Amino acid sequence: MPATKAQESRSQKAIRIEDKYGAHNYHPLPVVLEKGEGVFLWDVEGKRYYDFLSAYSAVNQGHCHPRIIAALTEQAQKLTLTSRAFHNDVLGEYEEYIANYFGYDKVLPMNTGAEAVETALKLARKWGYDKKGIPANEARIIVCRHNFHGRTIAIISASTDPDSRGGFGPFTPGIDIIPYDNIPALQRALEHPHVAAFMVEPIQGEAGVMVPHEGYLKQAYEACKARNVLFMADEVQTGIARTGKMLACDHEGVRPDVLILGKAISGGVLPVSAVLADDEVMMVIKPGQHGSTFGGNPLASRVAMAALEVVKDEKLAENAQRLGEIFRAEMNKLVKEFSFVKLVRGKGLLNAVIIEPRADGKTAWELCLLLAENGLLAKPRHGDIIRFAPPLTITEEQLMACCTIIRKSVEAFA
Ligand code: IF1
Repeated sequence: MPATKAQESRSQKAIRIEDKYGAHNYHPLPVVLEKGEGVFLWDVEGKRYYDFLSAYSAVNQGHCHPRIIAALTEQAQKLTLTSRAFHNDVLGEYEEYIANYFGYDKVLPMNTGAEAVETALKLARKWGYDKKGIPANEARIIVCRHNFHGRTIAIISASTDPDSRGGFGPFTPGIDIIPYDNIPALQRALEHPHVAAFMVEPIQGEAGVMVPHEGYLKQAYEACKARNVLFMADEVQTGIARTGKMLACDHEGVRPDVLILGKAISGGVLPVSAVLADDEVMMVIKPGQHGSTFGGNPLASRVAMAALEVVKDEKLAENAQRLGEIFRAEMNKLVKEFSFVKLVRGKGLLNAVIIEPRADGKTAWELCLLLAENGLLAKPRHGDIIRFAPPLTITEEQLMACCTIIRKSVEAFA
């Protein structure tokens, strides 16, 4: 019997109102959060949780990092948005900072990850026509099965996930879908003379933290170069130190022709995304051919510079590398002890544990509810995968406390 409005808790009230007035495009865990600080979140009843999702890797620097919030509040008092109809005193400084930070000639600033992916698709097509000589409207983009690049029509046209694409046709043409982590399949697709680019996640996050075999990215990059095709890495989720290196491509020494970033560029404070490339590619876009009202706004630029500085100053990649190894070792103990804990996989602090559904139908969802009860927030996906991705500022002591929570919850689930 639902609580009467007088009896309902603050959480129940918030959920009820969301349900009534908000689109039902998500199915969240029944937790209502009101405060975040570092690796911690608090719900409206004051219960504290370890955040093991980090807003899908947007909060790598920890919630409300003081240096990022200071940059936000200082700039917010001065100037938040000029549009690109005029210059301002922050954009150039930010563009120079981020272009040098990642080692590219130029950056095209956008807001969400999907917008950055769409920007990369447009750049690839235009480069294909202007530089590679592909006949007009014939450019092809190769993507991988089980990808996740965002939710726009062109991007879901590249998706193989029924939830992402079902019921949203007709779809954008010019997209070839191949198996992930399969070089021969890529080489076959590259034989088509009109291919402009291959776009790939260095680790497929949404698919369940699918880590390709060692060498895949390097071989894929070389296959693309052999056919004069752009190698575009979608590092929206794997970038910004998440996998133990600044970029997941760094594990194989691959420098993408087009680098797509988002999420943790801003430390989860504002939507900030970016596409980086050298002049050969970036200069095919002429004035008036692409843009966005908020792209590169002064507020986002200041926040992004502070957020990227924190990543280096606090050595977050090194921390993710070291603690990721400890985490996977702890999870592998559970794999050995509990038959329904099938495996753990990942790199740095982007990891997933596969939980076999129980005979009584209980799935990873119920385990996530137990984790929440025990003070750790994680989200199941595809019914049997739990992604574990804490902020990269987590300490070894906090990580071990979380492994204890996970063990306790797995024991209760058993
Ligand atoms: C949701 C997934 C993760 C991404 C990669 C581009 C984007 C994403 C590799 C688009 C965004 C988010 C979207 C969010 C949940 C989350 C997610 F479950 F949807 F797939 F992380 F795995 N490239 N991923 O992971 O960036 O436009 O969202 O800023 O849609 O529920 P965005």
